[in-house]
Amino acid sequence: TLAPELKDTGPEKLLAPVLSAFWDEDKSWTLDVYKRHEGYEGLHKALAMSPDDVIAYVKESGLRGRGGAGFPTGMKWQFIPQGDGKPHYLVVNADESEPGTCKDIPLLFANPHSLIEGIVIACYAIRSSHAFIYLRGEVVPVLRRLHEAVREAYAAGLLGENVLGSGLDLELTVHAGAGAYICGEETALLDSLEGRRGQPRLRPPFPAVAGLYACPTVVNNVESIASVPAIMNRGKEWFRSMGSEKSPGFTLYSLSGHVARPGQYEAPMGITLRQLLDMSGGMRPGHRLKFWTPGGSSTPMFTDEHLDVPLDYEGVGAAGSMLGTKALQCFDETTCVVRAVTRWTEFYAHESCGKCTPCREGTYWLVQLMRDIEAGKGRMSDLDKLNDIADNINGKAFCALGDGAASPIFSSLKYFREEYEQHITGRGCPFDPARSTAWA
Ligand code: L3W
Repeated sequence: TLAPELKDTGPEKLLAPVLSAFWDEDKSWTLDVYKRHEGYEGLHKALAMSPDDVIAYVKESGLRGRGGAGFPTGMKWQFIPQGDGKPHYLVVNADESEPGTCKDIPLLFANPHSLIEGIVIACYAIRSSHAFIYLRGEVVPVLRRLHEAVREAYAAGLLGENVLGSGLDLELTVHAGAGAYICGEETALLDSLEGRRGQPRLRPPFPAVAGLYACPTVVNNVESIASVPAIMNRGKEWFRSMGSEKSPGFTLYSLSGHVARPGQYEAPMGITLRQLLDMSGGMRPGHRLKFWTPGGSSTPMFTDEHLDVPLDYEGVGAAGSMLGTKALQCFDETTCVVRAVTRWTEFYAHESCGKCTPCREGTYWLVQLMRDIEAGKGRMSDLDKLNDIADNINGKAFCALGDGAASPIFSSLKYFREEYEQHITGRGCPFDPARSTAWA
């Protein structure tokens, strides 16, 4: 699915800085700097169109949700019933916390106006007069910067009553969460925003039908909404000229772990980890790739055999993983897989909201088994038990958190069963903990 013209392209030509184009500039987060870089031009173009035409335009651009699931953004907007007499809401999911996922927070820190402009366009399209940004509460510097950007936008008439004389009245509320991974699940986020304990709701009804305060609500990821202004300004054909047929456009890839130059790399959808490693100087000197995740720890891990899998929803999907959040955590040969999976499993057990039994109980038992194996106290029968417990969580939990917890168990057993067995037969970890940084 990789676009033919990308196949033999050199690494430098693959970079497509749009959202990250001026992150290094002095005061990049201010309205002045944003305006110098096409800021709010997409909004002017959107306001000259009818709301329905804006929805159709975003749909035709092919933009897919950047929060993990890849659901078509325009289609989600189209689900909002019109003429129903109810308030409509836009809620931006900025509760980034998937292990390895680190794109929305830097984007908000360096370029908050791209999100605000995208919010105004989206609210005009779905006919909403109140939007919310649900931000991970721990990132106080980002919260401050976001508040300041919102204040600037109000002062410039880009938010508030009669935005730029268009007749659109729009309030934007920034809400800081209290640090629970589950609140990144869209319905738990809505419960939390309403003032309740964040726990997932049964779907359907989807938020598009009954979301915030039981009213039609679009819940979109930060990067999805922030990508809209450039699409409106530069055109859907420009957007479609990048990426693959079913996963077009540019996106932020977050490279972390044992790579020479970790960071955010903005490039077309459908490129490969090999190409990304070329751009980022490869693995740290003297080391080789052992395993990696395409999109945070919830996506099944890959190995060095998968370096040429296109990073789009079709390529990664066909190879047996999910693209997820495009958080590429790369681990070299010094990393103990069992230890890395134990840490992730502890995270899921800690963050399980406790609402459903498969996730609450299953993640607890996974942690017990993983810790035993890691400490050299495991038995061979534990490996089938691990698979069995993960199998009883996967697809049977109330929300995607359960599937996410099962996924590193399945994939590590699939690719690295021998390493588990070494821990059991050797009665301990074959790696020298002092040399491995996976759990530092
Ligand atoms: C109306 C229908 N709306 C689906 C909407 C739905 C949602 C979106 C995607 O999980 C994944 C998960 C994590 N009518 C609809 C409809 N929708 N059918 O479309 O829905 P879904 O169920 O495919 O996914 P999800 O529950 O939103 C998201 C994975 O992302 N993930 C986690 C990432 C974590 C972060 C973070 O920390 N920021 O993003 C990583 O891979 O496992 O599979 O809006 O309402 N018929």
